Amino acid sequence: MSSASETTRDRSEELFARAVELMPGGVNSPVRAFRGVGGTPRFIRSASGATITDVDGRTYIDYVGSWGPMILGHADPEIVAGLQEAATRGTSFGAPNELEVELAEEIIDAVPSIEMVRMVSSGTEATMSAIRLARGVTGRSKLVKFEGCYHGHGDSLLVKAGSGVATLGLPDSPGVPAALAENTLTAPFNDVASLEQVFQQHADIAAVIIEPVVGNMGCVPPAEGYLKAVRELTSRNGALLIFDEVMTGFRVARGGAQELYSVMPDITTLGKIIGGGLPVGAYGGSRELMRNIAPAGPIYQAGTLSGNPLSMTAGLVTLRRLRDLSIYDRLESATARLCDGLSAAAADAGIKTVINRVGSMWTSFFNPGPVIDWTSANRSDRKLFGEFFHAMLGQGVYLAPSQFEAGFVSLAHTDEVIDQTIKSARDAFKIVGSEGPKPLDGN
Ligand code: HOZ
Repeated sequence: MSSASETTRDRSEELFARAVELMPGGVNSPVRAFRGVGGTPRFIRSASGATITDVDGRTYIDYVGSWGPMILGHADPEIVAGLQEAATRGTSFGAPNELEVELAEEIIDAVPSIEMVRMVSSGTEATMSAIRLARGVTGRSKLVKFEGCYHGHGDSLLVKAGSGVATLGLPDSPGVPAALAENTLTAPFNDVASLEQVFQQHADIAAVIIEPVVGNMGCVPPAEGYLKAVRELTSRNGALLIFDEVMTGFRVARGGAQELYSVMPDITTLGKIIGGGLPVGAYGGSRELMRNIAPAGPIYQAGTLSGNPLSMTAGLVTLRRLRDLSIYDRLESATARLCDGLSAAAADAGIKTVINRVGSMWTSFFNPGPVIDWTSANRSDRKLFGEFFHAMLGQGVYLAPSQFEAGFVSLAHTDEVIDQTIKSARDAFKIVGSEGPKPLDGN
């Protein structure tokens, strides 16, 4: 993508200098601060289709897609028109509305294990609520999560977490009471024997929570048969299985990873994509299980903005469009084209990478591979990644600013856009390959 305009003053830098005095680290969510790659984050003014444009007028092909939800592309005209129309009827009611009924029907129709659903306002809220439900119905306290998986910033979940926690090297956040952290057990992803051992050592396990395809240590697919083994172990031990499908839901297949791998969890969490990019989350499961949530049952969870009419509107447009399953074939072939091209470009430049991909979720690790869990993901050359990231940014391609995040392809990423990206990557790999590792400027 060519620069839309040249400016002498970098407005992103100016805004960032103001922002660091006003917000912790200058941001409202850590990964976007560019600490994983060094340099100044770009402040984004607008987004359209496959691109985002910063406040200095530079346009980039975007592979973050707001961390997944923009599957139709940015500022999709139908979503924008729907939101404009919906906003004239009010932006929040704090009361039941028809749109939330319709969105619930869409979700239940698509996601195989969900018979009843509760809307919330973020993925974090969804996972926290799912865990409360699991603890409430089992009467047990302990939770098992996997090293490098990230499920939002709930207290129980910030143990050996991925995403920004891994990027910043904060394996266990201060502020989480030890008594609570003790209730979170961990095991390596893709390792059935370790999970078996955890169950042998602890009787009090309420639930196992997993990203069925990990996105938060970069994209790491489950090994053949792994999810089935996790399902079997949880059932055998009377624990509930929670699939965190905040990234994979409606992304790797319409019915999410549970449809793709034919493994049914007890509880599913969803986010981002079901609100078409507006703030939303949801958790769901069987009727029997979900009827334990207040006011149908005793387990309390509530939210004024839950079922918000704007989020429901954007979500409905998105999920109705995703009924056309040919969309998933298009996303699959576009992302395969991208990953094949990146792989060839890296090899031609003599750089060792391993690219993991499931559907339109992908990560290029600077790593000889294979990348199957946190230990192997963590072997990636972060410095080289940072240099590649900046070389790509210079070429007009915006990647996730951390080695430990997934990339996302949208319907707006045409073959032309993908080929332009591969061309940029060829140049970027050459820069990285020829100059060798150099220190990041850090911030
Ligand atoms: N935790 C998000 C990625 N897995 C990043 C959130 C953000 O910075 O917007």
